[in-house]
Amino acid sequence: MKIALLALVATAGIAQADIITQWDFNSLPSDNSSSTGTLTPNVGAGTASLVGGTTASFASGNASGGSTDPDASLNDSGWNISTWAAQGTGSGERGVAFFGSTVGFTDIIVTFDQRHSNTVSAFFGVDYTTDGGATWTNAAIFQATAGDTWFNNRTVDLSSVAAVENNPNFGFRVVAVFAPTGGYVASSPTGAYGTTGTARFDMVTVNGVIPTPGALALAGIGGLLAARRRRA
Ligand SMILES: [Ca+2]
Ligand SMILES: [Ca+2]
Repeated sequence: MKIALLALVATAGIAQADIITQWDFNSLPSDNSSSTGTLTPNVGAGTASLVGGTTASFASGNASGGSTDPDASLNDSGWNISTWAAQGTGSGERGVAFFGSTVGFTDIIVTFDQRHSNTVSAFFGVDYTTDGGATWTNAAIFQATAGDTWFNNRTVDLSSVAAVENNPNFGFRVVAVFAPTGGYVASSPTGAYGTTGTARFDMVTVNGVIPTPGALALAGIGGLLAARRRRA
């Protein structure tokens, strides 16, 4: 019995981190043009949608230093978002949203690359939902320190949020928000905020961990031992 338990403990240590869903926005098959792309995930299943009246096009994932997309060809697209709220209005109401099931996964971590133009809001918030978008909870605020620049591997660690695990109605949104000082500020320290600025997204990824059979068996054995102790 003791040997079996030790074996299970060893197995339980090898939890596998996986990509649940990923959007690289690149046309499949390639058409060698970054101005065309797709909202169909390249890994997993999910939807990408506009929030609050923003508009979208596809544009290069390589320009301005580039995203982390390993595709260095002309087909590397990012999802290019514009039509932001007027100064002093609509903080947290415009941007993009991504939905995809996390059923079968724990330890959810969201990562994405985001290019800020000079005049788009320097501040973006990330909110998550566990009920398909009926309610949202803010999890992070990111600040750009320059314009015409990619900020890669922005990371929102939700591994301590049990409600987002194993959830068919998980989603998150990235929305422009006011600066802490009030109102929108431009991403370029020398620029002025404008509604026609752009935020470009690439490699939007939902990561998770598949609980191993060993971990599950260990949890089961732990339960049995606890039950036995309770009976004793
Ligand atoms: Ca293309
Ligand atoms: Ca791309």
